[in-house]
Amino acid sequence: MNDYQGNHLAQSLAKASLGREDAPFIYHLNGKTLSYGRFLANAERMAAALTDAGLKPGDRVAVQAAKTVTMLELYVGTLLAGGIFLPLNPAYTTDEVSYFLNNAAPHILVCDPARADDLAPLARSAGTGQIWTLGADGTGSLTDRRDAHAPGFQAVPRGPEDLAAILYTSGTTGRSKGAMLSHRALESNSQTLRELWRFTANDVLIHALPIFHTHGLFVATNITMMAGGSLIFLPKFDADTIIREMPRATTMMGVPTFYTRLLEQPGLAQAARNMRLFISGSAPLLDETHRRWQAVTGHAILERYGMTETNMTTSNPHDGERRPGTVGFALPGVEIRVCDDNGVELPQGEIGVLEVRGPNLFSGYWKMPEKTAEEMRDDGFFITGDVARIDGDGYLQIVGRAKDLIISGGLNVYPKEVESLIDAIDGVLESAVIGVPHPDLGEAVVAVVVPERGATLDAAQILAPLEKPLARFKQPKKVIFVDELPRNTMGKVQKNALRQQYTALFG
Ligand code: MLC
Ligand code: AMP
Repeated sequence: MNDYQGNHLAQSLAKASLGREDAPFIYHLNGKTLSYGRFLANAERMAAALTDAGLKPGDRVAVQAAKTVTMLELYVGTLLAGGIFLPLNPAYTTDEVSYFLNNAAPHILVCDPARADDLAPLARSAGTGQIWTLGADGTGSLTDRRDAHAPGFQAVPRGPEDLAAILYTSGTTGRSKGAMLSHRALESNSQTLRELWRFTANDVLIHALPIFHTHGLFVATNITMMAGGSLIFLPKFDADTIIREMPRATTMMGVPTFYTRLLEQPGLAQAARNMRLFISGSAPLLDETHRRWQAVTGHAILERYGMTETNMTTSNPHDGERRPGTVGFALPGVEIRVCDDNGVELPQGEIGVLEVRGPNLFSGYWKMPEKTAEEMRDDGFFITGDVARIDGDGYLQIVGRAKDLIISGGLNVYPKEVESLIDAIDGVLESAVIGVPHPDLGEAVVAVVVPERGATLDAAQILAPLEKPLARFKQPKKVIFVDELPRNTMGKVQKNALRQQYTALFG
């Protein structure tokens, strides 16, 4: 088997399976298993297909498709070919995808066959020469091209500072920004976590997260591969399926919504008996969820904290107290500090903005050096926009956000993007989009709308125009009409007051 010498991340992903080609990597729900040997051979054939189509080192491969193992093969194949992997949420509308294509100018776009007609002209005008397809059943022109090539591709050399992936994160102002992630950032972070969380070849991870984000792609998949373990690969979160599969698993990673939904399942305690570790992140895990989970399963959920730009930054300990309401300590090699608005570190225990420095950091925003500069300090610390405090024992607590961001079921929604569209609707004077506590999603998107004087509007008139431009998860779950928005003396809308007012909206 190939050891992918010289390709920093691919070499590290494949190392644990060298000489173990028959070891299982993927357990499918239909009872089939995909070995490491087969998976990597397919990734090599993907790399050959990409290269054959003219992909050069540093070129982007964009993919917007349902979650499949074929997409993971494309991820590793892109790395082997020296390309940059650029996954997109399948929920994004054509308008949203159009922006990403224009910004990143990928060499190849892989999309669902049902969307190819819509996306092809946009991709061509963005300079993308190749439009391939990948369906939810793993078939499509991507798979055909893969199958037309033999394994044995010689990995293109890529050093630690070369880019491995670009993930778009929404901007608090303006358009989304592509976070550039190097081989170094992804490799070092996953290796650190593998060690810290004691992942081994015996681990079987329930993989129910999407694979277009840091959490499902880099944290869950990279760590398991680096340990030579296996994934129970689910197309999406489904509580019944997880309970059914749990007895043959050892670990699970999820957003808090996974845990609150699983707590509703009567078979949870029995199903969790062989599990060794549950990990949560991407949004705050309520103390109550932590405590209920421990009462039912006997396991203290290990909460960690991260961000697209930083990968993982802190984690509760594997051995030692996992403290509810905290995200633990900085990872080995990562520095954190809590600062005032000028980047001056505050005394221990005070609340301020969290800043991070370390090998885990991204390499900047794609084609947006000015945005990168806005969020970096001169000494290399990245300003996260999360408001935090370090407790007396050194545990980090995330107490809020300085950035105007809603996290709904682990997915980020930037109010500004929704507000600009609502404000453009006839009869709307202004709006404020806020996150309101929600028992299932953690926070739900709510639009508070002020109609123009004399205008009468209903919720449907606000929601209908959002359907084409905005992914479903960004669309408000409720619309509330008011005569005016609360403002402070500077004239700034007081979103905190609105959040307080509607805090019990979802019971
Ligand atoms: C789906 N919908 C959502 C939603 N997900 N609405 C708000 N917020 C969400 N997160 C909408 C759908 O559009 C649909 O709308 C309806 O809800 C039901 O859709 P579904 O597909 O059945 O939903 P479901 O499968 O139940 O999905 C919910 C979920 C999923 C929470 C399981 O969103 C999920 O897997 N979230 C994880 C996201 C994630 O991986 N984040 C990590 C980011 S990385 P309608 O109206 O059409 O019915 C990161 C860094 C870090 O943050 O630290 O990890
Ligand atoms: P993203 O930009 O999608 O990567 O989302 C990153 C954001 O998710 C962070 O800036 C935090 O606001 C939030 N986040 C991630 N993990 C946690 C956590 N454990 N607790 C609270 N917030 C979190």
